[in-house]
Amino acid sequence: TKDPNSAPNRHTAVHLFEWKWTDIANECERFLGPYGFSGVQVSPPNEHALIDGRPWWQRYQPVSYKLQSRSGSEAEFIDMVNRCNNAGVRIYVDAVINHMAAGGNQGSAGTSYNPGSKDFPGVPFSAWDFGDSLCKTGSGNIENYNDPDQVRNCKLVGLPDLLVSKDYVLDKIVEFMNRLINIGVAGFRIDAAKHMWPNDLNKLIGKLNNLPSQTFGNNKRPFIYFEVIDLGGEPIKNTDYTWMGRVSEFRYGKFLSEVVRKKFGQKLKYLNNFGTGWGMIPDGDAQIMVDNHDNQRGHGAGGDILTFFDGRLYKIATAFMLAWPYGYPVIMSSYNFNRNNDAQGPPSNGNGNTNNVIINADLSCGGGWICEHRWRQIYNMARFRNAAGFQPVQNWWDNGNNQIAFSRGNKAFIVINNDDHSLDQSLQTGLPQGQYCDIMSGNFEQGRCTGKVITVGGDGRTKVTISNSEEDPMIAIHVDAKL
Ligand code: LM2
Ligand code: CA
Repeated sequence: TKDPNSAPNRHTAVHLFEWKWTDIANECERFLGPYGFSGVQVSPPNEHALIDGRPWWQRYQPVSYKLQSRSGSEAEFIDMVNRCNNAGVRIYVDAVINHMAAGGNQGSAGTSYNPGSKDFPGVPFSAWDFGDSLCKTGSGNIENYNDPDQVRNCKLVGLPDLLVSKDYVLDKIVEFMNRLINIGVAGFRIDAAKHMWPNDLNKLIGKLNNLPSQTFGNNKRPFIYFEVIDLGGEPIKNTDYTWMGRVSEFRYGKFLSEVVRKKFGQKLKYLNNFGTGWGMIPDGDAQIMVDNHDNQRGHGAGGDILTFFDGRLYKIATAFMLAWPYGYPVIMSSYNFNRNNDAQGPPSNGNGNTNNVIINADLSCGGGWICEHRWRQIYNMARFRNAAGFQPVQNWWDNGNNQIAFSRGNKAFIVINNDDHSLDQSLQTGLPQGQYCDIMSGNFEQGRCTGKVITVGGDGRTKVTISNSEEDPMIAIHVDAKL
């Protein structure tokens, strides 16, 4: 389904990239549940290759469907899913099902395998289960993205390509995914979906179980979002997949990053029809993000994507994303890495064992964990999105340049100044008269505001001043943070 299966009134998920299950379980209870987040995209939970240096991308090289990975054991995974569901936070699994491992010979669950002879006894898969004979390129790799046959049937960067059209292979994948559904997983990111035939994926989805009714209600289907990088210009379109689920709309983060960076003559004012008005897929078909684990390090669709390295601009882009009613957002939650080493794995003790996430007194993270989702401007905007609900954009204002404002019905209102001079305006907020806490400059806690207080008059208007030199050149208010 295209429905994220969220608990009521939760609209923002987080990708806790490379986090351990024990940490995610804690995070659901102590932070994501209380702060109104809807779900967590977790790193691939199944057995993966162990590659020298322990790069993050070893987890995109499956060895078997045993639930023993760098993030933890099967028991820890089950405990996490239960605790997150109890906290009102859904778990979405990154399902790597297009291929198996190209490197290594012993997996994270201890299984020996041989990528050369395509022997993966932990499933088991053998050479018969891979599609080499269907691939017509000289190298056996994908050489030309203008040829859909190659893109689907040949090897992606040398990774042995599973014959998903074969019943036995499909059934092994279905078995794996149904085991996760029975544990309580609410949905899947389908990794490398561009590299699988839509009809095979449709068959697969049709064989998935309903979600457990005691947690989700009767007849609920798993949430599906396909990773299909379509920036235009290739024959494979994201719309080849939207009939079966959502698709990651990669143009969203690319275009939004370009606008906030003011590249190519872009301006914030052009965002007034962001979404289908910019040629993107329909709202309900889209899963969106500013950046993801690939493009933040120049893999996948790279380019001018904003990331945590761009601090201030990243917060502007994220604030717009969470304020704007389009798509299902997933916030990237990163660990720090050396930009000259894009393979660098998560903070670890050097043996490939991932460190615990450190939580500081001010709610931020330490120990190399960036935790964008714990930045005040970002977690407060997740609450803004919940407060805005399904209200439409109203009261759009812009200065013809990089100063914009809009409301979400009469529930929430945001102003952004990305010009290099100050903003001074009387603006229509659409909100009921009263005093509101600006959730950019502070928090609304126990009925008090630690940031700026914004007064909305009986006519719905307020006088806004935002200097271009402020830490965050934005003001955001909503009815759930009214004084
Ligand atoms: C994805 N989506 O379609 C993931 O989001 C992306 O992170 C995965 O690539 C990719 N597809 C395959 O699941 C990553 C990483 C690659 C890495 C692969 C496999 O971006 O660089 O490839 O995982 O681990 C690595 C090496 C590459 C080598 C390959 C096979 O970087 O040079 O190719 O392993 O040995 C010879
Ligand atoms: Ca394939």
